[in-house]
Amino acid sequence: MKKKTKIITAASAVLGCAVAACGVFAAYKHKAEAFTPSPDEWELTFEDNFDTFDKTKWKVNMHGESNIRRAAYHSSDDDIVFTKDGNLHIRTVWKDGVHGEGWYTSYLESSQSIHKEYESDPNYKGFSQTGGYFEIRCKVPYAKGIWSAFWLMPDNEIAFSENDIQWSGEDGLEIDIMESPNVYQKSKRAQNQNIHVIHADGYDEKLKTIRSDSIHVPHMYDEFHTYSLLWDEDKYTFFIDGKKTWETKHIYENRDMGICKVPEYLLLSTEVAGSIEDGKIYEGKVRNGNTGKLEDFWCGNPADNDKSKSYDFVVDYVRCYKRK
Ligand SMILES: [Ca+2]
Repeated sequence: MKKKTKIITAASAVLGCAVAACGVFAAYKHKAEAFTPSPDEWELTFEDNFDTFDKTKWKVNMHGESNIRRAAYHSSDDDIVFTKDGNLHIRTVWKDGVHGEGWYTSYLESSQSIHKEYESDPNYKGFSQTGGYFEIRCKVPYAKGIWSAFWLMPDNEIAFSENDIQWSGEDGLEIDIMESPNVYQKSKRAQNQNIHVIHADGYDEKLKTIRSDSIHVPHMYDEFHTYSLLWDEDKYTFFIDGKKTWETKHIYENRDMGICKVPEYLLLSTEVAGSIEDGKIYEGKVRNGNTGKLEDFWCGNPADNDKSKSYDFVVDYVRCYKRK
């Protein structure tokens, strides 16, 4: 349980400083290399168009008995996770639910080798893959302190355990293909941006993070866009709307971390900034490990949103491919 807890509570924990520290905008509309997985070269290995919710593909709500992550209760109820008009909705909403009054949201994953206790269907298959092409088409919620993500994690217990191998990205890592935490920013242009991030070697002092520039995505909260990763043997290449936005061979501080050689599974999540201590919710606050004081969460306070509204991560599809 210790390992699992560590993975769950730490995943994406450092995203904040990653994005906040990065003020550079990169355009992707011009001079960008285009990519589409052609049927001649690529085999479709996973597809969910979300015409219905398929429990053989996804596990929901993997946060243990507490069902709490940051400042939100996690739920698999059909008012929080549902399909409508061919889209998946992961809804974030303030309500008086089964855990009491608070933010409710959810978190889907497709792991095959871990978190088996959260499989809710006897025919669960899930999905994980080493290398290939991974694409989502989605719209993200426009809300302060609330952000969605499409990311990959290693389908094993090794990569983020105490036995993790230092200076290696080969034994598994976190790959954030799409994240949308920027509504706290003042300008519309700064709000409409995505960043691609790679976290390796766990989340403690060993953590090694590299990231793209912030990439402007016009109308990313109002319109569907595709966000994708091409994971080759020698590099990762990221795309938005089929145009190349970032490429990396995973060099960290001039050291070659290598490219992942183990299967990774899919995650679709919405996060609500804040923390819960002794059952009390601290919206938009997080305790500083050094000073012991509660401080403002970097990406805004969810309390600043209209709590009579709901905030949806809307996913048209997720598709994955392997080279033939
Ligand atoms: Ca769809």
